[in-house]
This record gives sequence, structure tokens and C-alpha cells, in this order.
Amino acid sequence: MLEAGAPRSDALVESAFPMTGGMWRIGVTGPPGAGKSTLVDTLVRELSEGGSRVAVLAVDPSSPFTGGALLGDRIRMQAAAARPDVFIRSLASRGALGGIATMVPRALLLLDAAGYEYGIVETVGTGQSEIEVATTTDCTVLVLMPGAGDLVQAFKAGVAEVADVFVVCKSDVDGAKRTVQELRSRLSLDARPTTPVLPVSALRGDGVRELLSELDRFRQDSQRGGRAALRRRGQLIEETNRLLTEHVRVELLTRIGAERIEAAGDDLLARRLSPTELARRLLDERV
Ligand SMILES: Nc1nc2c(ncn2[C@@H]2O[C@H](COP(=O)(O)OP(=O)(O)O)[C@@H](O)[C@H]2O)c(=O)[nH]1
Ligand SMILES: [Mg+2]
Repeated sequence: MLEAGAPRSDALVESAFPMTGGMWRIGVTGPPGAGKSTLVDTLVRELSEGGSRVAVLAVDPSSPFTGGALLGDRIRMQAAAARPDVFIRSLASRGALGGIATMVPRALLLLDAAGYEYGIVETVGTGQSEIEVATTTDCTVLVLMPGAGDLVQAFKAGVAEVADVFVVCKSDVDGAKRTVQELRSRLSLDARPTTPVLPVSALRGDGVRELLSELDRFRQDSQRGGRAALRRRGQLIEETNRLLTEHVRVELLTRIGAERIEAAGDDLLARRLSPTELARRLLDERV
């Protein structure tokens, strides 16, 4: 329903809203193939075995969920997914009405109201919309592979800026140690020396406990210091702004008649009319 952008979903989200706020939302982002799905599998298993209800939204059509995991993992994961305390869903990142950035927070809200204690969102951290998704969670984990390429790219694309915890996945392969060191010194240069950088091998299970306790520490710190509430406050304001912008745009276009802009195409191309002038004229006659 949310994916179809049905207006009825507004009513649903509105009635669910007062019951939300209990879920802790973790964003897991990083380049394709970094090991995100495999890591999420592991986290889900650990959390659900610990007695928590976990919901996962995977916004990554290129890598089907558990697609990268070993066969044994996959079978275990399917068993986990069949349990009532685990919810796993892939969302198509293209073609969704209102875009993925508005859909994810709404889907999380409904899962929150349904009583899931953890909401994990896997996104591919390459584009702006993925960064947006990452910033609608309480904690953002950036997963990188050993090797300098990912690292440079993540800082260039701005994904590194929104990361609260860094994971160097596949710590069982060559070069992982070096990547951890490079990442740490890069973060020191950026005046973020305390940002955690953790080597993890989802395959072997190395570092998973450490990651879980780091995530827990982050949660406690940000809840105690009031940062979590402040972040959520900002996100809710941001979401309202996004909805308003969209409503105003649609309303305005409906009143003006979107086809009139289309009709002026030749005048624009021939330089008889500039986009600024056209926009001003349409706005003027509306009042
Ligand atoms: N050696 C090694 N390979 C891993 C590890 N985690 C994931 N992989 C492999 O990396 C590939 C991509 O994993 P996947 O989880 O699908 O990556 P995603 O695209 O980031 O979700 C798969 O072939 C995995 O088996 C790990 O800890 N060590
Ligand atoms: Mg994946």
C-alpha cells in the first residue's frame, strides 16, 4: 500500500503515529558487494536470538537479500525469517511514488507501531537518495570493503559524513587491517577520532559481538545525552517540510495547469521566453 502511494496510507500512518517511537532504527549503507546483506543477516540472527523483534527493509534491488550469504547462512536465515519476530522485505528503489526517501520512514513507522524493537534499513550508499535514507535512521553504519577505493569514494560522495559507525567488512581477507588504519587516520584528520571503526567478518563471525556492543553503546550514549531525541526531532521536521513541498508543488501545478509549461516549450527553446519569466508569469496570474 505504501509502495503504491495510496492516499489511504496517510490515514494509516496518522493513526499509527502515537504508538511509535519505541523502535531503534539502524541504517546499513555502503557500496554494492561490500557485504551489507551478509552483515545484516548476522545482526538479525544475533538480535532475534537475543529475544528482540527485528524488521529489515532492503533498498537494494541489485543484491537480493541473503543472496550473498553462504548456503548454510541462507538456510538459517530463511528459518529466522519464518519466525514471527523477524520481518524482512525488499523495497524497489525506483519508480516508487514520492521516492524511497518518503517511503522508508513511513514503512518504519508502521513496523514501529507493530512492536518491532529494531528496524534495519539496507541501502546502497552511492547516491543522494541513499544518503537521505541513511539520515532517517537513529544510527548509520557504513560498510566498506578492504582496499582504498571504497574509502576514497565514500568520503567523496559524502556518505562518510553521515556515518556514525564504520565497519570494514571481510576482515578475513588481505588488506583489511590496513584499511582500518587508513580509515582511522582519515577520521582523525576530519576531527572525528572517536568515531568507531570495526573490522568484521560476517563470514567467520569475527567482530560481530564487538559491533553489537558498539551499536548498543552508541544507542545508550545518544539516548542519555538527548542527541537521539534531537536527531528524531530534526528528521520529523524535515519530513514535514518534504511533504509540504510536495503538496505545494502538486497543488500549484494543478491550478496553473502543468500542460501550459509544456506548451511553452517552443518559446523557451527559441529564446522568446526565459524559464524565469515563464515561472514568474504563471505565478503572477495565479494570484
Ligand atoms: N571473505 C568474505 N566475504 C564476504 C564476507 N561478507 C560477505 N562476503 C561476500 O561478499 C559478497 C557480497 O556480499 P553481500 O552481503 O551480498 O554484499 P552487499 O551488496 O553489500 O549486500 C558475497 O559473495 C559474500 O559472500 C566476509 O566477511 N568475508
Ligand atoms: Mg545487499
